[in-house]
Amino acid sequence: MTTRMKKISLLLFLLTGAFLLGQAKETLSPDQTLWFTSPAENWSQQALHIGNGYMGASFYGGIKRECFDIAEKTFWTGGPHSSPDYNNAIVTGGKDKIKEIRKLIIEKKYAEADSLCRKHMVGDYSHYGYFSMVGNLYIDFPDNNQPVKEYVRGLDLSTSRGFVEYTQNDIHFKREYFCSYPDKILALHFTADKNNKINFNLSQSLIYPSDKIEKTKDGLTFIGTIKGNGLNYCIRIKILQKGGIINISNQEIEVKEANQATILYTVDTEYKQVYPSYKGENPQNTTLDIIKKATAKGYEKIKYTHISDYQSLYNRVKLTLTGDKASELLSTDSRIRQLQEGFTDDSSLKTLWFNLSRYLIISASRPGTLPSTLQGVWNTFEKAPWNGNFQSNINLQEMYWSCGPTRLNECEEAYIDWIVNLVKPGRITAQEYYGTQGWVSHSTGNIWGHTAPGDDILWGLYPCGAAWHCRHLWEHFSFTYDMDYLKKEAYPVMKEAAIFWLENLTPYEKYLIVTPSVSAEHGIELKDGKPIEFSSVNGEETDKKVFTVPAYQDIEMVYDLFSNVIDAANILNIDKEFKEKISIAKDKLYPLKKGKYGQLQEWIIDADNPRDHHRHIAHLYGMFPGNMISYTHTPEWVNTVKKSLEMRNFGKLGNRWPHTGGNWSAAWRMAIWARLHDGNTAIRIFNQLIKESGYENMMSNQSGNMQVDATMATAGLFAEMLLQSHDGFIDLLPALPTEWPEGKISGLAARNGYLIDIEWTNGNLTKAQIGIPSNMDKPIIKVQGVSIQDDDARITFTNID
Ligand code: FUC
Repeated sequence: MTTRMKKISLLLFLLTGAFLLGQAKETLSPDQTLWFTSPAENWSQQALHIGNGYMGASFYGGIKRECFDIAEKTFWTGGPHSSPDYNNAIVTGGKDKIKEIRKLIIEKKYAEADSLCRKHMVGDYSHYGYFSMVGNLYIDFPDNNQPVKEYVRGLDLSTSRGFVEYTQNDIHFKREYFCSYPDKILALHFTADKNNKINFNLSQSLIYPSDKIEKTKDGLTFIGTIKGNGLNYCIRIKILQKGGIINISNQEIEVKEANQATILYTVDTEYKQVYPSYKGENPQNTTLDIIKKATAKGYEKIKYTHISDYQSLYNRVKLTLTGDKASELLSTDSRIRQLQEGFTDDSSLKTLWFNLSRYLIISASRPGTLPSTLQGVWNTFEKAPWNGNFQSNINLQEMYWSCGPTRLNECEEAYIDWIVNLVKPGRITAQEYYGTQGWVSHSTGNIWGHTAPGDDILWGLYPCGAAWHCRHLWEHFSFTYDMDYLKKEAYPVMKEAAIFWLENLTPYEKYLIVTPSVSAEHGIELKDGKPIEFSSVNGEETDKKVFTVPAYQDIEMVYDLFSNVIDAANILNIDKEFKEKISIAKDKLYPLKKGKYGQLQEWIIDADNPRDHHRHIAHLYGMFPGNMISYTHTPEWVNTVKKSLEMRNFGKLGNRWPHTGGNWSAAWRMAIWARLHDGNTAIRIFNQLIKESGYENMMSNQSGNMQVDATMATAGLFAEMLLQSHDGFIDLLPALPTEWPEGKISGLAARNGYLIDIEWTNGNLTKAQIGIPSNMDKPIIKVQGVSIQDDDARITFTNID
């Protein structure tokens, strides 16, 4: 858009806004609006979420009282300022024991290795900290006991706005909520279709009470510190209103008889993502700047900027699925219930999920912010479940699976910056635990550069955290082909992670293995030194189990890291000698093994148990997200993956849901089934996930709490069913489920920057357009796994630059 065009569209937007007085009823689109006919009663299952990457708010839509659960990503306890003894969570001494531990493992003395690891290969979590909510913001509407008609509460994914509207006493009230990324502000806007009808009282309850409250003529400022680490925070609230009066008392704001009112809310802390101090600007200054600019801009302009910014990401991809029309008229909770009862014809509900997934990523992860937490940028707890940590043995990574294919590359930057910031502390961890160069990280992460192992080896002795993160550095390049980024940012970090493994691979038989490590949260029960098929279906740890048996997850992850480093060095045409070293090590990695059930073994000993449905499937990393195993280059291993999945799946084996639920775990299984070209099983797992763990707000849970990973991954999973590009060619509709006989998608990305539009009917491709970037050749195209003829009339090629 030219500047002139931008000005005209802003003018039109403002005129329309003024004309409608904010009173246009919301359009309830079947694939872009989540909507409900009553207020939410709880956070996990019903509340709706808005966010701008920095902060988020969950709202309930109450009639007498609106409540926002406010969260800001840097509200973390712990860290370097929480104690003079802060030590990056390092327990020293590991490097002196590592040889002995490795020797025990090679001698198959796993129990002894476990107990040494429990002493020396664990982290100190005393100052790890946790993610806290900021607090609740309450808006009380006085004297409104009158009945309410036409109540709707919803989320418009096309513009990234929450809304609540209803009629009471013949007055139509409307509330509109959003969190703007460009203006860094939460804006809450209240209107009525009659004058002087906006009355409310605003109050707050803060998790970390403020030390000081300042009043202005139309707002309040709260200044305080975060528990334990003393980092300053500042919250500024300001009211912009038309008509009526405003009273500011000590901690509350009263708005009376206004025609309309806007609450502007901003919060920040002193945190900055810089090792080792993690301290930056005074939040009183940053918030003052934000509130001044927003006030000068005014509500309608803030809204316009917000929607334009959001749509520049959201509108890149569009999915349409044809399905049952009657369902499209139902509220979201009714549609979810139908699906949970087994009705799978409501295909536009799946489109709504695809859109929600992208909405959540855009709302929870933006350049300059921290990565998404397990609850995104939302939180209702003082201590978020699992500390709200950046869980790096699947959860964090899974949240970003959608970014490449659905072109939310900018949203991945928050994750990438965080990875880059792990390198310095990760070097210390490499030195202290392993006595080597390079950088390493394990299964958990926080905002303070934590890279040490966990405090329990079961889940914490997971040294391939960094290798898995590096896959994202590489994938970001694969989808964008940004050479500058590869050279300056990604490659140096990937290379140093590879250096760590060059020094740490352990010779075993004729090969190299990774030790010590634990196959993601999973152990083996031994009797007389031999694995037994234990009777519990989903056994977690028992004291009979051993954990440090060398696992294939690590071998596959190191293979993946080495392969990507080699590819990157080739593209950049650098580091010839280093590349050769890596290639030699890669070729010596312990070969995959097929076990007695025909499965891909989880460990180098054949200990897989067909009755064990553990939620983690890290040994299948090589098939997804990795690419060590595929139909194209290792067809002989594909069936072993399939067998392992069947053994670890519900369905054929007694309809069991993976142990302790695990919405993310179902999502991972879906991705692998998509790579196995079985879209029907993939979507069946999705439907099952919603049945077992889904909520009416379209989120899903892990152990009873909302966890965003599976929902954020959904767009990427659906994309993987419609387009694959990991094997040097583009496969259109590789895993199309019969549930989606007709549809179209535009704007999907394939690796190397190709842009793809696809249409299909009766389950068959009818049309596809392939956009070719100027630096790329015409790609090889397959349709549902079959190569096409050169003159296939369904496919057209265009140049995109
Ligand atoms: C992993 C999983 C758990 C949970 C946690 C946040 O450790 O095994 O199920 O999702 O991450």
